[in-house]
Amino acid sequence: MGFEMSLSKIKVSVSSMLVLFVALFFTSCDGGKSDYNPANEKVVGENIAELTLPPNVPAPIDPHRAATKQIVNMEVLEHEGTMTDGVTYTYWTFGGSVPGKFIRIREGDEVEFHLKNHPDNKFAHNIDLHAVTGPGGGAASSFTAPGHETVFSFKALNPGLFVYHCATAPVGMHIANGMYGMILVEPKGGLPKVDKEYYIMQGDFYTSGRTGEAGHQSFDMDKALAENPDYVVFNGSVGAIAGDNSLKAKVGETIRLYVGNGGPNLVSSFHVIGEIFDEVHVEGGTAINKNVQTTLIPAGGAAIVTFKVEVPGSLHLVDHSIFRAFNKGALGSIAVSGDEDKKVYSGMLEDKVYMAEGGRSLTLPSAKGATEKLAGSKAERIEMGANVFKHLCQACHQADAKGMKGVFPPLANSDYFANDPNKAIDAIVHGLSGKITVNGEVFNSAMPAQSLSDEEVANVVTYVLNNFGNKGGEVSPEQVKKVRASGTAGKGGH
Ligand code: HEC
Ligand SMILES: [Cu+2]
Repeated sequence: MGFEMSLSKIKVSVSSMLVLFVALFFTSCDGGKSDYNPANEKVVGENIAELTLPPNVPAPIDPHRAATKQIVNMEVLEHEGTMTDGVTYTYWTFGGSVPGKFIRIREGDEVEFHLKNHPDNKFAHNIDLHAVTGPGGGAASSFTAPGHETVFSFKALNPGLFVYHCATAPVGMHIANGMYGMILVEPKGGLPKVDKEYYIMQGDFYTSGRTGEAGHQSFDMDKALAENPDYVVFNGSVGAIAGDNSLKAKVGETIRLYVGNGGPNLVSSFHVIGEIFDEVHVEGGTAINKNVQTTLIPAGGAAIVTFKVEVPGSLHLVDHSIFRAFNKGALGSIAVSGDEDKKVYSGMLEDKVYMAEGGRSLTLPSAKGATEKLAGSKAERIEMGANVFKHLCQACHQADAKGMKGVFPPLANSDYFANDPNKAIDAIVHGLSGKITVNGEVFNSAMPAQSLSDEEVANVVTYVLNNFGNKGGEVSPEQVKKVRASGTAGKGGH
C-alpha cells in the first residue's frame, strides 16, 4: 500500500515536471526575449521615416511591423530665432528647431541616415547619435560641409531613448547653439499605449549680454567655459512650452514625456510640480522606477516619464535647481482640462490672516547695491520700473496687474492710489495689511514690505502709474524717502 502510494506520487511529480518543461520550451520559442537578437533580425522593405518638430513625436510603431530600412532625411539649418521677448539668437539646428526633429524607429530597424547641410549655412556639421553602435555614433562618417549631403547607415541594436547631437569642433559651441535632439528606439513589440506623448529637451545657453538683455545676442565662450548660463530652457527658448504654448491634456489621460537634456553643461533635476511620475525609464533605458518625484537627467542623457493626470489645472515643468526655473527660463506647463475630483485634491478650504508673533515681515533682497544706476529721465524711470515690476510685483499682482480675485488687489486702474501715489509708496516700503477696498472689492490680506531702494520704489510706482490704465504721473526718490521716514507701519483701512 505504502509503496503504491509513493509510486503514484512520483508519477504526479514527473508529469508536472513535463508540463513545466513543455511550457518553458514554448515560451523560449515564442519570441522569448532571451533569444531575440536585433542584430540578426531580417530587414523587410524600406520607408521614409516621419520626423516631427518638438513638442510632437511621430505616431507609435505598429507592434507587428517587421524590422524595416528607415530612411532619415535630416537638414541642418542655421538661423536667427527668439530666445525671449526682445532677445534674438542665432540657433544652429537639426531640422529647423531646438531640439531637432524627433526620430522614432524600433530595434532591429536599419537606418539610412542622410545629413544635409543647407547651402546658406556657414559651418560644417556632423551627427553623433547615441543610438548608434559605431565610431563617433556616426560622427566619423557624417562630416558635412555647407551645400553637401552625406549618407551612412546603422542597425538599431538597443532599445531606449537616445540623444543625438553635433560633434564638430568646437563641439561645445555646436551643442550650445542648439544642435541636439532625440531618437527613440522602441523595443520589439512596442511601448504600452498611452493617451498623449510629448517631446521636451532642456538646454543651457550662453549669451554676450546678461539674462534678458535686449537685442541680438552672440554665443559667449567664457561663460560657457565657466558653465554659467544666462538661459536654461525647455525646447530652445523661454516660454516654448508655457502660456499659450502649454502642452495639453485631459483629466484621466496618461501622459508620456520623452525628456532629454542637450546640455552642453548642466544636468537637469526634472520635476513636474503637482504630479508624481508613476513610471520613469531611468536614463532612457529599460529599467523602470516607480513613484518618482524628481528624476536626474544628465547632459547628453534622457528619461521617459509617464503619469496619469487626475485633476484639472496647470502642471509646471521645471528643472528643480530652481533659480534656473524662475530666473533663467526652465519652466514649462501642461494645461489639464476636465472635472475636479475633490477626493484627490480639495482646493483651498480656508484662508485666514496669520500674523506671526512680533509681526516680522518678509523682505526680499534688494537687487542693487551702492553702485545703483539712477534714472536720467521719466522714460528711463518707467523702463527701469518695468524691470522691478516683472521681478517682484507680478508674482502676486499678476503680469497684467489685474490681481487675483479675493487675494491680490489690482494695480490696474486702481482707485486705491489714483489720487494719492503716496499710498502706493507706503504699501511698498512699509507693507500693507488689513481690510482695504479697491475698485469696490474688499481685500483683507497682507503685503510684505518690499526691500527696495528709494530709486527702485520711485521707478516701479512711476511705471505702474503710467501703465495698466492708470492716470500717469511721476514719483521721485525724494518723495519715497519722505514717505519712508513718515513710518506709518503698514495698516489698511485707509
Ligand atoms: C507677496 C505678494 C505681493 C507682492 C510681491 C507685492 N504685493 Fe502689493 N499687495 C499685496 C497684497 C496681498 C495687497 C493687499 C493688502 C491688504 O489686503 O491689505 C497688496 C496691495 C498693494 C497696493 C494697494 C492696493 C492696490 O491694489 O492699489 C499697491 C499699490 C501695491 N500692492 C503695489 C505693489 C507693488 C508696486 C509691488 C512691487 C514692488 C507689490 N505690490 C508687490 C501683495 C503683494
Ligand atoms: Cu554642428
